[in-house]
Amino acid sequence: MQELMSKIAEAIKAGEEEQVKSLVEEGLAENLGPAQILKDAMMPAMNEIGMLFSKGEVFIPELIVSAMAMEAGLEVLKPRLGDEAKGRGKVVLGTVYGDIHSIGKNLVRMCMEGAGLEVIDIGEDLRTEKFVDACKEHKPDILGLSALLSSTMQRMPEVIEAVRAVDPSALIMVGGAPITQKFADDIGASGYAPDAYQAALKAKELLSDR
Ligand code: B1M
Repeated sequence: MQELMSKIAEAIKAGEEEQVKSLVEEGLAENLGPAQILKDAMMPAMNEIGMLFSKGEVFIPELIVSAMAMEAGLEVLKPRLGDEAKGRGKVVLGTVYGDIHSIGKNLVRMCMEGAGLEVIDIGEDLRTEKFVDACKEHKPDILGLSALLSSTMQRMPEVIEAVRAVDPSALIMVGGAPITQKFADDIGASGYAPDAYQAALKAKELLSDR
């Protein structure tokens, strides 16, 4: 069993999507619990890659292939995770109005999913009302906003204000290349992270503080 878990972790780190899928299937066929595979093999592997990425020891392409391998494994696990996956936290994620940059936001989604969170990715270039409507519809634990342009980051306070007008205690995280901790603090965001891996850690921290 330990050997199979290590193989799954190594395949995620190497970004071997097909291998991850077949190893996860093998684990399920051998009656390993889906949550156990996620918690003991897949998440530690993604954590390791994420930490190396944050330290600048691996780069975006490696993070992307690992995250894609992680997603491939998750697809196999999802139908079996059932209620085990629920309750870890739900995030609605999108890029603000006027901004079509999606790569960083998608990476944040992948890392958050890799950390066991349910993520509803509502897309890019979204008007403020879209965020408000998505929060009403999905009732997330956290709303995540991404912006890549110094012009579009100015939309973030407006979204925060509109969402908090409906739910004053809404947890709202912000990120994207031009965003800083100071900007996040100034606009009243609940959290900020400089990269996708740290975004997943921050989301979990916000949820555990709740
Ligand atoms: Co754009 N673009 N772009 N672009 N583009 C930048 C951002 C820019 C810095 C390039 C430059 O001039 N040097 C510049 C912005 C300058 C500024 O405002 N300060 C710029 C510009 C000006 C533009 C246009 C205006 C160009 C034009 O048309 N004249 C235009 C705007 C379009 C629009 O949005 N309305 C434009 C268009 C495009 C493309 C369509 C060609 C393409 C986007 C494709 C796509 O995303 N589908 C593109 C790209 C690819 C870039 C660069 C080259 C790369 C961005 C990227 O994907 N980085 C970028 C220059 C650069 O960064 N070198 C640039 C990789 C990605 C993984 O990182 O997105 O930072 P990033 O995400 C990170 C973190 O920021 C963080 O985690 C991610 C992963 O670690 N993060 C979060 C992101 N969201 C988060 C949310 C969180 C937490 C963390 O919590 C919720």
